[in-house]
Amino acid sequence: MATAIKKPLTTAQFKKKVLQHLNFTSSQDDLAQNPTAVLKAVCLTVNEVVYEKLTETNKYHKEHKSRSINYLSLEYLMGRMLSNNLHNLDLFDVAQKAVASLGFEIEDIFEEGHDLALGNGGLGRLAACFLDSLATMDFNAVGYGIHYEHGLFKQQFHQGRQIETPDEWREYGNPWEVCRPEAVQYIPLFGHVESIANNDGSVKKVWHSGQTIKGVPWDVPIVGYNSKTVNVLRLWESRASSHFDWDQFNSGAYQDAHSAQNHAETISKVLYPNDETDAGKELRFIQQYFFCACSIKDIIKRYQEQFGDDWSQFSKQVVIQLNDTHPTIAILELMRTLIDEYDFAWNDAFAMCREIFAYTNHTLLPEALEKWSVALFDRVLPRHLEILFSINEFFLNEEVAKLWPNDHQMRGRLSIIEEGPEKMVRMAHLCVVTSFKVNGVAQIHSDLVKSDLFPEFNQLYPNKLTNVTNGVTPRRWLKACNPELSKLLDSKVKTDWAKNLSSLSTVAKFADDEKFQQEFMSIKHNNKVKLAEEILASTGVVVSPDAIFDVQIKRLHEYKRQHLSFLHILALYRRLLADPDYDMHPRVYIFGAKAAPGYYLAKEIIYAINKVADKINNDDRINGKLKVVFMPNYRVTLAEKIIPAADVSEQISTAGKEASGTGNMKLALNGAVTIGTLDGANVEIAEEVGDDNIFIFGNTVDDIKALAANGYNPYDYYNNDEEIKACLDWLHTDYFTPGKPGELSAIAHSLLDGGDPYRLLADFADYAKANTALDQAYKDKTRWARMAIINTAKMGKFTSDRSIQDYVDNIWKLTPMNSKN
Ligand code: 475
Repeated sequence: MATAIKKPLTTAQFKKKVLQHLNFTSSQDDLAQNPTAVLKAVCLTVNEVVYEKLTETNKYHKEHKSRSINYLSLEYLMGRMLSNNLHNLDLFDVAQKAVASLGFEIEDIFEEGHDLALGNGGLGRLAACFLDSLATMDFNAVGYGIHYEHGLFKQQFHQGRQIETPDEWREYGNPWEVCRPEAVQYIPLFGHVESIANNDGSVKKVWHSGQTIKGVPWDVPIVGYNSKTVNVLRLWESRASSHFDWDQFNSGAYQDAHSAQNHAETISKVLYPNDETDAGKELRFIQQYFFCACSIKDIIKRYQEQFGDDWSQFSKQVVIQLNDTHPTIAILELMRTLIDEYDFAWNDAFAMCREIFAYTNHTLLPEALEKWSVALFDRVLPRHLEILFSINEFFLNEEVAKLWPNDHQMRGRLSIIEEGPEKMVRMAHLCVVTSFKVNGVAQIHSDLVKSDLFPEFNQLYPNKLTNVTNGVTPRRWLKACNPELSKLLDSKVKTDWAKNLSSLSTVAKFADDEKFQQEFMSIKHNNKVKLAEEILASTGVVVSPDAIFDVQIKRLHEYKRQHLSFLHILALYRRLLADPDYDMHPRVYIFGAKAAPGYYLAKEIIYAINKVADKINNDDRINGKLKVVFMPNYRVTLAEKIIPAADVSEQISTAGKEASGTGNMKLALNGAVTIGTLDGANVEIAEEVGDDNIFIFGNTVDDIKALAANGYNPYDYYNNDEEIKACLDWLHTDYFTPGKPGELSAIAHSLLDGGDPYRLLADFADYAKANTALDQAYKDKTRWARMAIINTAKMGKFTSDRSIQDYVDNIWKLTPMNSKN
């Protein structure tokens, strides 16, 4: 067990440094006016500690030749960094006092910070939690990604409709990053491949590229919690390689000189805002290649600094985790480098790749499974395509043909190349063939990966497919975002629960303790009061903290079924209109979600929720029993405010569709009770908290399969359930959109004539029933307090430290810093 790390600065020292930075770095003397300058000075102060630790970390791993995990991800949803870094360095109280003595509240200083929103949703936030755990557990890890100029768009509502505006997170600089010009890389693309005959009859391939892009690395330090480690997240920015063509410029061709530069810089310009759909755009493909090539070159450079040209230790030193298929080209780039630049024999290069790469699958949705056209591959990366063909040939002839001789159908099904009018590369197949481990992200999901997505691969490569259930960092998602609850837990749990989350289970014994219940629920109430203020400020809606705060926060997607909750809200509203004394505890529905800009129905769902919210929130007939708010611009920072205040966590995806979910874990950790389907990690949450402390409803994965097999007809539910019929019919009227009937019809159409692809109507009645049970439970204060406490107490399994330990034990095989063995 590591001992606590000494506080790096006293309050007096911290304050002195902040003042120095204000004077000498920012030239600010008029403090009172300038919280932004204070934020910057505080960050620079923290950085002094951080960079020293970073240097020490690097030195240690060099000396000890530690094996490293290299996490390749197109997305990192980091959120703000200051509060977390202060907690992790044990400088929070020091900074709070120092800043207070300068006349500022630390929370107001935090509010000046920008979110690092270089990701869309679950996959990107998971990467951020994993980096936190890797540093906390003292593992040698580097995160690689793209330094997008614009992260995920900002969301506003105009008359209920989503409007996107660009995210300018770096407009005035980012105090957490440092540029590393010494580690710049040059990346070739386009062009053609020349075959040159060697004297021995073999053929040497030479790729003559058509363009070179410069990759400039920006390092964001990742500070471990109460640990020795500061790791880095290295983000690549694209630039034109010959910075600016002055000859062209001087000859008057100003536009041409600019356009090459523009093209190069476009690559890292913007994050694609699609969550779980394959954009299929050439620029996205080039983004993927650009960051993979930069990262592979960087990994090799780091290795060679220690081992020179001796490749014998490479696969012992390096493991690469592919965060979904987005970084798959890294496999081809490493193959190409080994064969073309270091004269490896094909077999040796491939064997090496098979020791180095592991792949995580995050979704079974067919529209998310990446495919790139062979033609695009050929144009942008002709040499990589040749290598891909050679891997496929080996795979089909040496592996598929051995297990299934002369089975042409099987060849076609498993081939990395999909035949058809346009030949496509199946990126997941390349990943499964080349990786030594493939994992899903929750047990039920990993089982489905084996049984439904890749059953043949599971036969061909037994033991390759495995599970690592996701987790979340308790540092950000409890300690930093819910300080009052953290303090209460500190008083009951003697070990450092933020580093050993399972120790929270000891509070289960206070679940029936009246005093503890009161303390626990009064903290929840205080958090709700704060959120109510935030809701008023951002939506203008007044909500009562005495109501049930019912939260659904996640990307907007049909499979996540925000519209199931929406339909149920309509049903409650109808019941209240029919009977103003209808027995229900007042409830506030809180939504937060961004829709991909091109996702029509998702945007219609946002619009419908906003329109219905307008009507309900202003309807005096229902005595404030029902309120609906859609908080704009859902992001990590907003999640940190909503989660501590949630009573109910809506996790209502169609069974089999949500790979894991991680919001479900964060909400339960903060004492929210889940209403959910048996999907993703809900299944494991239910196992941990027990059936009495969760509301499970709806069709299971098997039921959902049976519905399809029996010929699903949504009209069966519409015709047989008066409430469903009335609610869907309501959407065609102008009740919620005066003078504009039919404005909300799209949802009803998709659920009826559209075939209800996500089976909302099949789950509606059971969902409504579970909600009634939940309402009853909430009315019993003691019972609810008990449930909430048990949820917090039983979340030990879902720390990302446990996920990382699973990866380390079963996949990465790393040893932490200062470990005895
Ligand atoms: C799952 N994003 C969650 C989470 O494992 C799970 C796909 C294509 C392009 C861009 N983004 C994506 C995802 O696939 C994604 O976020 N998946 C999510 O990963 C972490 O908890 O269930 O939906």
